[in-house]
Amino acid sequence: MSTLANYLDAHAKDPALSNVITTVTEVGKTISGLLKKGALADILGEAGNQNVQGEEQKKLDVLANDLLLDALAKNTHCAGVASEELDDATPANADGSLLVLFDPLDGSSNIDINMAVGTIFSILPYERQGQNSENSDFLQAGNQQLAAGYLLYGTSTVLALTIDDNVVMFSLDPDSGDYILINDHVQIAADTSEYAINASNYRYWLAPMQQYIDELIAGKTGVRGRDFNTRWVAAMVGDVHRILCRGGLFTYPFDTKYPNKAGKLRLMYEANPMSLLIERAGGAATDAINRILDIEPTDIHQRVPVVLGSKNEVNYVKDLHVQHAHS
Ligand code: AFP
Repeated sequence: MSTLANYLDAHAKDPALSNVITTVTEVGKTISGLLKKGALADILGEAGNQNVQGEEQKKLDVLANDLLLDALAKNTHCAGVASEELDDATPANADGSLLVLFDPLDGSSNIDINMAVGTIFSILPYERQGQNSENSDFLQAGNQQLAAGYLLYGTSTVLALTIDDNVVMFSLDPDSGDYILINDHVQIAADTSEYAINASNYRYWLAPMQQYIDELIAGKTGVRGRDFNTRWVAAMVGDVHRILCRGGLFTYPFDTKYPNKAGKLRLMYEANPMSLLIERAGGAATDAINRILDIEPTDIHQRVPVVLGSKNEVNYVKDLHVQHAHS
């Protein structure tokens, strides 16, 4: 049985990277434990604050954020931390070589109803060692990520990770407290008949996305000539996990519901790390036209439309958008 520690020893070229990943995944064990206790750990409900996106924070959002921040601030390799929950990045150790970004608790509306939530993380290089990190240091395209992953706190706790051109998965063994390797080469089939979208936003979408979903709903009777099935976890981490396990398409498209925002999902904390995992598992990730990993960020909290998953299906959506842009 290979553990995460064995895996990192064998595969991580940089000991600093192993060390920071270990810090994040150790905090993941604490979050997983709190979630298991649920109401008994007094973690449910609102914390009474709003985050930088103007959303209500849940108690566990705040706790998970603080746990990660505290642990990473103590890690000598970590030069700075950016969290979906905090307005500005927090400088950590100026001599560190890595920057860590995270969504401490993705899918927070699921906490109180005992459904899947997760922690998503992304690790970038730090180029100004010796000086305190600033927000601008984090503004690197997703293709610069040194590692990315998520912890899914579901019926079991699972870690998906990429530190090279491969994607691997571990399951947290509640008896030993170790992350045990369960898949050493995650691959996504190019074709799928399963898709995930919050269809209640239909009237806010652009015409090509409406056309795409109309085609899927028409199934056998329409141009696609086969039936499709829907799944929606309301936590991207759950939907991406399903896609890494059995393929599929996930989209939170551009919509006009959030004026002046390009979509709901955050580029740096959600779209970039998930896109790296998906691409390295053989899938594709786009904002409907451009590769997500090539987007040059201008703000650590910027939002982006997301279409990711099985390659042929993602390309189908992209082609519809490109054709529409040229018509
Ligand atoms: P929260 O973490 O704020 O609950 O948002 C989760 C999320 O960003 C993403 O993980 C889901 O796919 C998406 O929002 C769900 O959005 P809807 O509530 O609009 O379906």
